[in-house]
Amino acid sequence: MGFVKYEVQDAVGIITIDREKALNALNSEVLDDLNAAFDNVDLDTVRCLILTGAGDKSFVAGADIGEMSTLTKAEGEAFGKKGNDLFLKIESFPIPVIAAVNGFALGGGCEIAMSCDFRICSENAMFGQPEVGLGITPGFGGTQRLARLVGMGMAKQMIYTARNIKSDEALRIGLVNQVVSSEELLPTAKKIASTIAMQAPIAVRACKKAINDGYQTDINSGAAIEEKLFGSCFETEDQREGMGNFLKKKDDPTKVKHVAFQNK
Ligand code: DAK
Repeated sequence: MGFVKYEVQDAVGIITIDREKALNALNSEVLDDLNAAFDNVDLDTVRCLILTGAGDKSFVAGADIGEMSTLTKAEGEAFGKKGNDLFLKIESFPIPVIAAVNGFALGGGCEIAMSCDFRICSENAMFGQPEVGLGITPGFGGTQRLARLVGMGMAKQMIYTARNIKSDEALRIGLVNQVVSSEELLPTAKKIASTIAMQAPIAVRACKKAINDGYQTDINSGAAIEEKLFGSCFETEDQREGMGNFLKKKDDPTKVKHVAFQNK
């Protein structure tokens, strides 16, 4: 995986897009490497992922404009599908994925960040969908996910005007959850990821699925999805131990060492 690095610290996996010379722009090779990195995550030991970019200037400066400039219609469609398939994989990945946005997140960069569960960013981060200036539409889900995250009016304004926004505005409109200094970005992401990794893994996965699947549907169908996933947590070791400890008043249930990986 030439353009992607992967390391695991305790139960947290860190995937780094490593094409710093081109500001981590997404060409076909990067997309293939990322796809392989997600496929290789050991879901028996890793409980949360962080996605970030190499260097302190750019998370991902978009899809590779050089590569895209010569695409035919058919090739453009194939490139879009490669990206969309990967971004859908990230969005529905069984464990949470946190985007740690360390600079430019433009075009495909903003889109890959939006396919993660949530985003934290450094003060120098900049978000935008500049595609209309390049004569194309956002092609990796930007027209869909931005509106879901920040509302239709704000998404339309950002996309139609191709205007980039800084980290403080991204925070104000709800595109990111937290802004920290560049130095604090990875430590903060790791702290959040470790907190997630301490929780009962089957329950965390069920929450992700319930929120994602429920978001696509009406409230009644969403409640039915929740009921099923709620039920799936019962009879697991974590549920028995967590509730048992609470009832025995033996221990703080939030400090239970969750072990269950069964039923994944
Ligand atoms: N692609 C390729 N190379 C890029 C790049 C990109 N998106 N962004 C930066 N680079 C490269 C630059 O060419 C330069 O390479 P060298 O010249 O050194 O070889 C190097 O990274 C450093 O960039 P700069 O010299 O430009 O650095 P600056 O600090 O001056 O400027 C910048 C940073 C981020 C403001 C600037 O690089 C910039 O404007 N970059 C382009 C940002 C952008 O427009 N991104 C959106 C790309 S469009 C679809 C599928 C996908 C998509 C759409 C449709 N379908 C198939 C339907 C997605 C589209 C996009 O993401």
